[in-house]
Amino acid sequence: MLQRISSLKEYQTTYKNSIEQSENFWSEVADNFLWKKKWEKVFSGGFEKADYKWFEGGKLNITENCIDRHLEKFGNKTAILWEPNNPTEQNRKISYNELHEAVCQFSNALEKLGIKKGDTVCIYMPMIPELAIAMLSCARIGSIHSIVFGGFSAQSIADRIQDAECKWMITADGCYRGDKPLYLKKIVDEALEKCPSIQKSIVLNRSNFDCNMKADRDVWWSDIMKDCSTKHEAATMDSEDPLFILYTSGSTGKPKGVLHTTAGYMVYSTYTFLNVFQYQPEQIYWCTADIGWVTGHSYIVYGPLLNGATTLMYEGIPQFPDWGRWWEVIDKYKVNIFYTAPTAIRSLEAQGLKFLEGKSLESLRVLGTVGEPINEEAWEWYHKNIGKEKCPIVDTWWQTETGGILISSLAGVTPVKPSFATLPFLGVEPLIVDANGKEIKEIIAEGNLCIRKSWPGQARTVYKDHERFIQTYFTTYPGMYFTGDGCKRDYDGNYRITGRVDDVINVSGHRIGTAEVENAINEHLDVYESAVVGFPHFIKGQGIFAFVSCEPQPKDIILFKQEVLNIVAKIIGPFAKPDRIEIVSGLPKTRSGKIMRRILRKIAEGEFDKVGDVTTLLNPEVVEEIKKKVKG
Ligand code: 7RM
Repeated sequence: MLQRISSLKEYQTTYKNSIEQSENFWSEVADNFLWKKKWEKVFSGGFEKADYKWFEGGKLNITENCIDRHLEKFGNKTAILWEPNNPTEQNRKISYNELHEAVCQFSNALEKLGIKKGDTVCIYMPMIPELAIAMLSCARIGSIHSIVFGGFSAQSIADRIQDAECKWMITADGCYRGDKPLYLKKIVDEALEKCPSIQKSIVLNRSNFDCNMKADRDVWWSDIMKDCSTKHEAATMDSEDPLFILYTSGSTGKPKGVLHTTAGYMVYSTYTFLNVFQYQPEQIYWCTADIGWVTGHSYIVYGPLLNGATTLMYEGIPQFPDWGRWWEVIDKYKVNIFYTAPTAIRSLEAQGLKFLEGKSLESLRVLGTVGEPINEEAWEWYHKNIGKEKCPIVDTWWQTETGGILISSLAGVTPVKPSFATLPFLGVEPLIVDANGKEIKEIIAEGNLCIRKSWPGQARTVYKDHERFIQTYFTTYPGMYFTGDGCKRDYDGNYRITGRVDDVINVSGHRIGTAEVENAINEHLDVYESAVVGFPHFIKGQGIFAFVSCEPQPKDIILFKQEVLNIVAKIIGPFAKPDRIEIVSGLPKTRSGKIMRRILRKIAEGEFDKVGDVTTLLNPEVVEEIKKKVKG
C-alpha cells in the first residue's frame, strides 16, 4: 500500500528520509505499481547534461496501472464522471470496466490505422471522456500524445504538429462552450493545410456539426472503432520511454515541447495526488482545469486514475448558464475534493454571494488552487464561502516541466498559510539563490527559486532539442534546476511563490511568452516594433500590456487596435489577446539597441516614479511620452 502521510511528525521524518535516502524512498513508492519487469537502477545521471533517469530497466504500461489493475477489486466503480456543458443534456458515468473496454477498443483501432510505438499523435478535443480515452489509448500502444488546448488557433496547432512531426491527429467536430459553438474540426482543417506529415485525422462526432471530411485523410471515430475488439494487450514500455509532449511558453522563441517519460511521471503523479489531496477511497474529486494543460494531464486523468479515484470532468465554463453552475455541480455529485485556479476564484468572488444561495457544498473536504499566486483576499473568500472554514486549502506550486506538485501543504496534515504554497513535497529540495546564483542559506530569504536534485516527475527534455532544454533550465545556475519563479521563505520554512522573473506572463493561470505575443503583433503591416509586458489585473492575476510603435501611423486607431487583437487571436489564440495596447513613437532602448522591458513594466504597473535612471538610454525622451499616454 502506498504510504499516506497522516501527521506533521510523519511528514517531517519521511521528508528527511526522502532527501537523505532518496533512492530508497522512491524505490519503496515505486514498489506499489504493476511492473512487467522490475527496474534495475532507481536513479542515474544528473543536471549537467540533463541525463537523469528514473527506474531504468523497468518495463511497464502506465494504462495497466491506471485501469487494468483496478478491475478485479472495483471494476464497477466510476472512473470518470462527466458533466456536459449544457445542464439539460444527459451526463455520463464511466466505470473502470467500461473505461477499460473503450481504451482497449480504441487502442486496437489506432493500431489498425498503423499508429506505432514512438509515433507522435496530436490531440485537439473538447472536455469529453473520449479525450481521456484517446490519451490513454495512445499510452497503451506506446505512442506519444501531444495535446493542444482547445483555445489555441489553427496556426498554433500547425506549429505544434510540425515541431513534433505528428503523423496522426485526433479531434472532434466541435462543442459548445456556454452558448457559443466552437468548430474544432474547421480549425484543425485549416491547421492541416500546413501539415503534410499528417496521415490520418480521426474525428469524433460530439455535436452533430457539419464536417467536411477529406477523403483519404479524415475518418470517423465510430467507423474505425466498429469492428475492433474490446481486448487489447498493452505495449511493453521502458521506464524512460516517452509518454507525452506538452508545449509550454518560455521567455524566448517558440513554445517548447516538454517531454515526460513513463515510469517517473507515473510514480510522481500518483504519489502527489494521494498525499497532497489526502485522497481517500470512495471520494469524488473534481479538478476544473482543461486537459489541454498540464494540470489536466496530471490531476484530471493520470493522478486520479492511477489512484483508482473517481474523477469528474466538466465540459463547460463556470458562468454557464450562470455563475452558480460549479456549486450546483459540487452538490449534484457530492464532490469531496475541489481543485481550481485563483483567477476562477476571483471571478466567482466578483459575482457576490447570490449564486451560492441554496447551495450546500457540505460534501467538500479539501480545496486546492494552482496556476498562479493566490492573493490573501481570494484565499479568505474561498476558505470562508466555499470551504465554510472547515476545509484545508492546498496551494500547489508546480509547472509543466515538473510533471507534478513540488511545493504544497498536505491537506489537513501540514500547516497552511494564506498566499504561501508552504512546504516542499517529499523528495523535493528547493533552494533560493540571489542574483549572482549564490544560495541564500538564511532561513528567511528572498530570491530565485531553484531545485537541487531530480525528482521522478521531472521533464526529461525539450522534444528534439536537448540543448535548449539544458540551456533553459540548467545553465542559469549550474548544478540546479531553475524554475523561472521568484520566491520568499519565512521563518518556518514556508515558501511563497511571487511570480515569474523571466519574460513569461501568467494570464488567468495561462503561461504566455511575451516574445510570442510580440511576434504575432509584429505581423501587422503597420507595426514597426512592439514590446509586451505583464501588469497586475484584478481578475486575471496578470494582464497583457502591448506597446507598439508604428510605421506608417495607423489612420484609424480603434480599427488598428482591433486588427492587432485579431492577429494575436489568429496566430496564438483568443486567450493571448492584449488587455491594453498603446501606440508610442518609440520604445525605450539601451545604446546597444535592447528594448528596456523593465522600464515598460514599471510604467504598465503604474509605478511611474520607479522607472529608475533613464539618462543612459538611446532615446530617453520616449519615456516621458509613454508615461503620459499610460496615465491619460
Ligand atoms: C501547474 C502550472 C507554471 C507557472 C509557475 C508559476 C505559476 C503555478 C502556482 C504558481 C504561485 C502557485 N503549470 N504557478 N502554480 N505560482 N503559486 N501555486 O500552472 O507550466 O502552466 O505554469 O505557474 O509561475 O512557474 S504551468
